[in-house]
Amino acid sequence: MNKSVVLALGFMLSGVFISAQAFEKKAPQDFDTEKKEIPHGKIDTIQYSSVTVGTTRKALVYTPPGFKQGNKYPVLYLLHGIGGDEKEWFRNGTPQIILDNLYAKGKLIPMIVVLPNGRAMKDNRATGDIMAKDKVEAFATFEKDLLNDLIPFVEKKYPVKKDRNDRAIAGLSMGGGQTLNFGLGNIDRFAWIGAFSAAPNTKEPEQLLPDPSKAKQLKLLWISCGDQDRLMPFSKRTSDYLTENKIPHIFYVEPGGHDFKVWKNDLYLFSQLLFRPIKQGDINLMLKSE
Ligand code: FER
Repeated sequence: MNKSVVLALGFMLSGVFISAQAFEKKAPQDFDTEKKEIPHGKIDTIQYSSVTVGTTRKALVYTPPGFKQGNKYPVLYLLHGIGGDEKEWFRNGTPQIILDNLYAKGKLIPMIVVLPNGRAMKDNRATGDIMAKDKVEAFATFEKDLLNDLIPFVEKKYPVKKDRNDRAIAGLSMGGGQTLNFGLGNIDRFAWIGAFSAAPNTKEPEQLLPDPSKAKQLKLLWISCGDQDRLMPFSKRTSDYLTENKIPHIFYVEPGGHDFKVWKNDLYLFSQLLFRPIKQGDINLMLKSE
């Protein structure tokens, strides 16, 4: 069970590069157990008008425990996979429980989490042939919907910080590919990037980041994948390219396949790193202590 996992760490910290190290880690057993006695965040469904798609589209929004209109919050956009929609994380990953539990332990910077529908087309349900060309292409079209329609809507409706340093993008599988494609393609918009088990929609490294030096502006570039996941090559080739080009990033390989057990663990770890100065010691401590 407690297999050691290999974490290749390249860090933003004073330009220091740290190579592969072994850690024992995983989220504590009750990290996704609902606890009645702690404060809870709130999940809402929002609807926004999308010029990109020409329809009204839905997203879920999690506001943290103690959320106040008078405060300003950073935002994490958290994307689903090919078989899902805006409810996939909520149904299968219970991010609201994971995050509530982390807040109760004082381990998170208060943030708003937006769960969009990443299939930017009129019929955006995960029904019929989910691998159909138009449905797969809609995951690429979502870049425009996200940047031009959803983010502006969220920034109008919620009290959010609008600087790139206060905006994160992460996702699982197709959403992991979207995260790398959109995040690295729009470094002026996102400073925190987390790709969980990125799918074949991930652009080739040279296309993803033609000018590797641009990635130095990132606060965090996290790539993770289960060691039994057949999509591993897409994460590995991206990490290899970053390493070759001396781009600081975390490449976190964990025991597991292509499933929510892995993605929930990723959210648990990745979310704790967001919107605060990253210290190598903190990461080591976090990964060793669980
Ligand atoms: C593929 C294999 C997997 C693919 C997409 C996926 C578009 C995505 C999986 C997921 O989101 O879980 O060949 O091609």
